[in-house]
Amino acid sequence: MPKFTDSTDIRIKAGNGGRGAVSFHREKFIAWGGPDGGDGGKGGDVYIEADPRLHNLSHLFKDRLYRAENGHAGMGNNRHGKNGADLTVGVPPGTQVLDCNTGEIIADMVQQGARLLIAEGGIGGKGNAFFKSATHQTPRFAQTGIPTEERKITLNLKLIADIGLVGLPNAGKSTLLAAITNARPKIADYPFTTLIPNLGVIERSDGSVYKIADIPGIIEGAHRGQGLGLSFLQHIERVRAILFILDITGDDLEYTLNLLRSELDSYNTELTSKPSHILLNKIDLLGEEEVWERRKLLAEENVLPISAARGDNILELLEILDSLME
Ligand SMILES: Nc1nc2c(ncn2[C@@H]2O[C@H](COP(=O)(O)OP(=O)(O)OP(=O)(O)O)[C@@H](O)[C@H]2O)c(=O)[nH]1
Ligand SMILES: [Mg+2]
Repeated sequence: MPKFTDSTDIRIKAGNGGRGAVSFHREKFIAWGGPDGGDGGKGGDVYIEADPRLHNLSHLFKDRLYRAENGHAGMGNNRHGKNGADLTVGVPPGTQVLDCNTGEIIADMVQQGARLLIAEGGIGGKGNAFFKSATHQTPRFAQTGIPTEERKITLNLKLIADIGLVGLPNAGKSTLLAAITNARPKIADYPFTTLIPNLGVIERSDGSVYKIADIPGIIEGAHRGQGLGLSFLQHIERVRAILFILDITGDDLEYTLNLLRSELDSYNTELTSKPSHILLNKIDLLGEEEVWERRKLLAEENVLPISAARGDNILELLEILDSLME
């Protein structure tokens, strides 16, 4: 199974400022020269960058210290120390950066290429040349660079998709994703086949592009962490619309739909106010009349019977997606 990390804590530290130098000019035949200690270099900064080539956070190691280089010390002959190199930590777009201690959101890295200065390097210390004055010709001291402090941050990825597929395990979410997008998720006749979210892209004839997220199946108590639920509900927080998928041959359609809705609602009440449509999948397993009987069990308007496996009503579904995205 591919590794998929969507939340992790890391430590970061910008570089300390380099020390200023204490040095005096020396040359043959000159008894003593003036102070010529150069300044220390600035410590490197730490940036966080939204890199579209990344899709999760598994390249980062939990609790590891990511540090930028310290500024180099100043040198004699008024030579400035080199600045420390910056460090850039790449994250997938959609990653939130939080302060680990307070939980406060520092930034939401939604835009591709967005760059956040998360820790600034310390300023280099002044060398002794700086402190020379009319009354103080031979300063024998220099400043140390400004030290920086380590900071702990939480990175939390929330996928950026237009449409989220929500259903019980085995409802056919991944089959549908494979039927209408370029994605090729694993499909099998047992629950929790999908262990990590999949993203698929649909291109419509008018050139518009939608991203669809297939998340692992939701069961009762998902919002409290049952099944694989909770950790993945965060990936549909940002979607613009939700497609509920029910297996039309399943036991109690209304109960199932209410369960899915209440899990979303318990997780985040905003989820249930998003535009949505209900799909009754696997109609190929029933006769036409039975499909109609079962469809009537739901006292809702936004219902479309489909067969993700056989392709029934997929064109109608695409039109519904267009209208949900308007
Ligand atoms: N007959 C029929 N079977 C289907 C249809 N759609 C999906 N299936 C089957 O139902 C089973 C589950 O399909 P998946 O697409 O893996 O279901 P899922 O909702 O992604 O399941 P999880 O990832 O476990 O949550 C597979 O055996 C599919 O072949 C359909 O329209 N008709
Ligand atoms: Mg699946």
